Amino acid sequence: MIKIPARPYPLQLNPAHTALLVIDMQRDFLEPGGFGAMLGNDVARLRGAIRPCQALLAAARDAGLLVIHTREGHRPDLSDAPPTKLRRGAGAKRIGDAGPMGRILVRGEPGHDIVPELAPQPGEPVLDKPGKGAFYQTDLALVLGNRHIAHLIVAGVTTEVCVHTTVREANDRGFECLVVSDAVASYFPEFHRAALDMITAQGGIFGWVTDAAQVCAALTRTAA
Ligand code: TIU
Repeated sequence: MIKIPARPYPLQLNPAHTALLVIDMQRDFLEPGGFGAMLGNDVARLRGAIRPCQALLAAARDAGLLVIHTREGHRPDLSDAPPTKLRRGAGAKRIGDAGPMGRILVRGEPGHDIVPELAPQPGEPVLDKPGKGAFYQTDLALVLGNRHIAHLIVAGVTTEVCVHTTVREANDRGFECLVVSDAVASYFPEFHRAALDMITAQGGIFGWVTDAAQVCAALTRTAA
């Protein structure tokens, strides 16, 4: 067991039953011309999470943790996208329209790819999800169950949207979630702060929060 300093109190994890879940670190959210930008956001705000995610990935791989990546996006014919989601959006472009990184939020297009800095390694499951939560209409629960995973270390974007939705889903399914504050990011700093506070309030109502340095230090002790 490893003990990681966290809010609201230290979390004990068994590395054999822990996975690192990296959510939607896609070009469509982190680079100009994709889905994030189409919604009117300053995508540069998310890029600060790349380096902490790199550190987490290195430490998790060294410690032998299961590493899972997710991507939000849709089939090219958009048949898996609710019409309400397709209609929404602040800009002139919508999901499925052509952009500088290909069709926005469509599987197989360059913008749908994970940013090169965080490229999955062979053997690491990559889950495509049509919604904000990583459990919704995916086989994530099956993958985690097959590996007897009980704890999730959670990174990715955005803090208050896909990370929050996924952590809420995971908590209800009995997983203990440790959200890594500098490895998650939002287009809205105030939402980022509030989202992390919501997780840890009320005695850790649906999780724990720590930073990448604490996770890496604990995992390095395990790997040694
Ligand atoms: N818009 C926004 O903040 N997020 C999303 O649409 N998806 C994810 O968070 N991945």
